[in-house]
Amino acid sequence: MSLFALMTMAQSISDDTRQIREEFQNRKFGIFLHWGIYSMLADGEWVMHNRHIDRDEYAKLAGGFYPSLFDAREWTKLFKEAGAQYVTFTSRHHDGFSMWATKASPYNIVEATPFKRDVVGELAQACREQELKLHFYYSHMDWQRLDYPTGGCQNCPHDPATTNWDSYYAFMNRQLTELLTKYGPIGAIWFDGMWDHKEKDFDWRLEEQYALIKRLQPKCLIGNNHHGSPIGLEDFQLFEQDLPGQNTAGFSGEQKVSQLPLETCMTMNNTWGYSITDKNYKSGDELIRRLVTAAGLNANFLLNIGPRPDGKLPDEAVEILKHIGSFMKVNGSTIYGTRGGCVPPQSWGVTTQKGKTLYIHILNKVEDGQILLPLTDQKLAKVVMFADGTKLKFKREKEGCRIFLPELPDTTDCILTATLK
Ligand code: FHN
Repeated sequence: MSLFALMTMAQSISDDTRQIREEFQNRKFGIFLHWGIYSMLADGEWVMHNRHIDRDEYAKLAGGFYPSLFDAREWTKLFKEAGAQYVTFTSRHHDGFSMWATKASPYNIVEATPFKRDVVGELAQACREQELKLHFYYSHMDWQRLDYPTGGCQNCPHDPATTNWDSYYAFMNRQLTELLTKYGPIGAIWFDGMWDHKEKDFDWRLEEQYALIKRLQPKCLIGNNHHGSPIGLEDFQLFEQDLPGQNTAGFSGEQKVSQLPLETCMTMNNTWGYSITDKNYKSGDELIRRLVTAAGLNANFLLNIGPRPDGKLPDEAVEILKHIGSFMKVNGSTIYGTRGGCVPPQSWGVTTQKGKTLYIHILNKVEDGQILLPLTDQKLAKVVMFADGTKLKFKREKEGCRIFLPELPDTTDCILTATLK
């Protein structure tokens, strides 16, 4: 099927699809987890590739992986307290190690490690208890399997003699079938790694794979971090380390912001997988601002944590989650279930909107005690401080509506609630 046909298929969607996409958009905030045997080397999830580690030597790490302090319930309780509504877990990253009891390969947490526990199963159960949706990250690229036809990532070279695309493709679909039949309802499959093959004629046979996912779980969303505009049955568009419309990290390429639900994923420090030396954490306030800005740009915010090899979350991550949680507890209603507001981002901040209610998030310093909402078609009926309901004065002008602010409290996000006429 041509790219064109795939794109055309994306135009017509059923009411059910519309509904699950909207529910996803309403959730707004998720936790991304990059966890695998690479955490033992404590140098990020690309360590096998970056240090040119031989595949057989790397595989021996599994024999020592025993995250004795892992407690899925403790993790999910914290995620819930932080205000997250879903969790995206690396079921299998580029190193090819599977974090569940897959029958498709012995290279998995139950068969290859002394830990022998199905981490995916435990997480699925804990997510259900906390009513968090579970999404699975799944790598299209594999540095370990000999049947994977290596593309651009040449540090783990594969012998062309053993390459067998049909066998690799069948393996992936078998694994996806397990993930979608053994662990209850799954919110989304989050693909990554397709960019390993830049050749235009490399056929990932996505349409068949996506159809398989929809057949097994019609309510499972599909997202693909291929760094391009969405194709085929994809339900949401991904942005890595950038908000929609930006490309500071270089992953957004030529992609245009689509009409699909949007999701920005971001690290707390600089690394996805656990790194013992990367202490370059953004502050909790900074991450709150990014979450709110994402909401103002109509996007979900997927915040990453790289758990330690002992199964604990890094202390810094725990502190940050608690900080975000105290913000979301008080202000979550201005974010959950909203869409990007009718006022586009301004120098002072962003807006989110639910029906006729416009939430004005002042994230940056306002110099002269007033802000202008460039609203020409719509009028305001009322503006109050979200925190205590204090009424604010405003005036209609040619360029929009000017709101006069009191002395603003020194908060991360000062929120006003405006009612549109
Ligand atoms: O290579 C991966 C990387 O390890 C990480 O998983 C991120 C998450 O968005 N995605 C890839 C790079 O695009």
